[in-house]
Amino acid sequence: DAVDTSPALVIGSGYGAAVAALRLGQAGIRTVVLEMGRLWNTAGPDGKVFCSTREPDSRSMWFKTRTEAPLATFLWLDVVNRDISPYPGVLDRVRYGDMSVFLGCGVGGGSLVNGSMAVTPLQSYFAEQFPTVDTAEMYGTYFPRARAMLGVNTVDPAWFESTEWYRFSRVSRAHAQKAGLKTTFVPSVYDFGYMQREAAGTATKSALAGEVIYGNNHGKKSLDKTYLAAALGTGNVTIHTMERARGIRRENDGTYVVTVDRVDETNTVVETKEYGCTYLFLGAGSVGTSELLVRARAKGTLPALNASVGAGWGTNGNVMLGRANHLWDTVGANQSTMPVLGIDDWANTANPVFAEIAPLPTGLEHWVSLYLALTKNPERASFTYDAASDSAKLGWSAAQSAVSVSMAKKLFDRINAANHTIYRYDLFGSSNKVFADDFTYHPLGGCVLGKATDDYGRVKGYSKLYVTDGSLVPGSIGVNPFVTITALAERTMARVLAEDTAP
Ligand code: FAE
Repeated sequence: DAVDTSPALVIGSGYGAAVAALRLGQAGIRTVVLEMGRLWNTAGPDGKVFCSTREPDSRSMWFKTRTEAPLATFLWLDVVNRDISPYPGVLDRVRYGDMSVFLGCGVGGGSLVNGSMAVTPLQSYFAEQFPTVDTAEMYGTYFPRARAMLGVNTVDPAWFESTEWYRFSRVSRAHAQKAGLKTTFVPSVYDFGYMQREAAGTATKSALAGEVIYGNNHGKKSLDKTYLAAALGTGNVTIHTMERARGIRRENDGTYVVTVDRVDETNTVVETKEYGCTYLFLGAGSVGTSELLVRARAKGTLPALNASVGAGWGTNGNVMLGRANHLWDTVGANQSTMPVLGIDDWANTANPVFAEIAPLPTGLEHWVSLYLALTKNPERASFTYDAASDSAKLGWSAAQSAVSVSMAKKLFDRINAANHTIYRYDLFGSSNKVFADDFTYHPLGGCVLGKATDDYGRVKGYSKLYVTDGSLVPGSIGVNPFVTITALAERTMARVLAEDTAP
């Protein structure tokens, strides 16, 4: 018999999971949320909840002995990463051969570590990626609902033009314009009113103190402050932390049973429990949900899962790169960690790229313009179950990353030519590596909408089993993905609560 039974169970607490938890709670349905990471609300010995990118400690990463920041070196020196003691820190880097995936761990998932960029995709590209979804309804109802709940805001243009903290963005904008490219402001869930107070010296610095990928102590509207706070406020939702779902099976009466390992701060399993539920929502993210499902299919505990489960995975075309500026063209020692501008060349059908102008906040002038390019890479890979390690393997190859690199290179060769500049060769570890194409911040797919699920995220072959996270997105969405993931989850929950949960 299951130890704990509730009408609804949600696995994970990132965007898709948080939407599910809130809407279930509001509908009066008692819901348990299982999150493998910590609740980040308690200050460490330094008085802070999170550590900064400049002084990373054990809070930075998920059970690692050394930090694994995306930017590995600076002037080829290994000055970025630090030895740390293993701890359930907030950022994980999961390595699969030629591709590694950065993930947020803890109550709030990716919202704890991400760059806050809250971008709604181009309607035509959304329609291309989701041909069975009513785009008018998405753009009329679910995108606005998601943005309102997430607390999306935009930087004050006058402040942007005058502050030293965004000089790096203005310099990159000028370089893009010189190449005939257009830039666009990117909305954010970082509170720009707070940031202006940071700059004025009247609020404790967070985005202006190098805080981002290991968490922000202030200013950011992460999910624990928005959707999850509202979910708890319904009185119907409970969150269990440090509990990692491993197995899912379905009993003859239709009940789902989830096997969960509760781990301690040394990653030792201290208890294995079972949770029973009528409605099961998977919100463990593209990597987490795909792994749970390919394992359940391979082990025969959910044998009716179809062949699309695990498939359709992509990197959102992510490539990171730096350009070297002329000595007189300074980017500034003071840089906000929250990007606010993107180079938008998505309409260029020959080579669609959306490149976010990224900060490199070292506290020193370094003459680097850094970018995270999102390219329209059509390559896809699949997760498969590996019995020996009881985990999922991802079949993404270096050749598939090379497709993203050639697209990014076309755009940035243009920018370099127009400005008589070159790339930076010292940032990504091995000598002369210009394009960081071996990691992604935007894992998407593995349980694609309309393929592994019906058009609303109901898993094919099962009733009352749903996916609400980034695994629904077919490998690419052209912009940073969390607004899309949130809006799709809102759409799923509206449908499920209207059709599936009525007594
Ligand atoms: P996600 O937020 O990953 O949440 C999954 C949750 O499930 C996590 O809390 C996990 O700990 C938990 N979990 C996983 N497996 C299990 C299990 N077996 N049992 C229990 N719990 C489990 O999923 N996107 C943007 O739109 N704008 C940005 O500026 C941006 N910047 C980023 C910067 C970084 C450094 C990173 C890593 C990502 C960034 N992203 C950004 C991506 C964005 O955070 C990501 O697409 C979403 O967080 C994905 O949301 P999901 O709901 O799919």
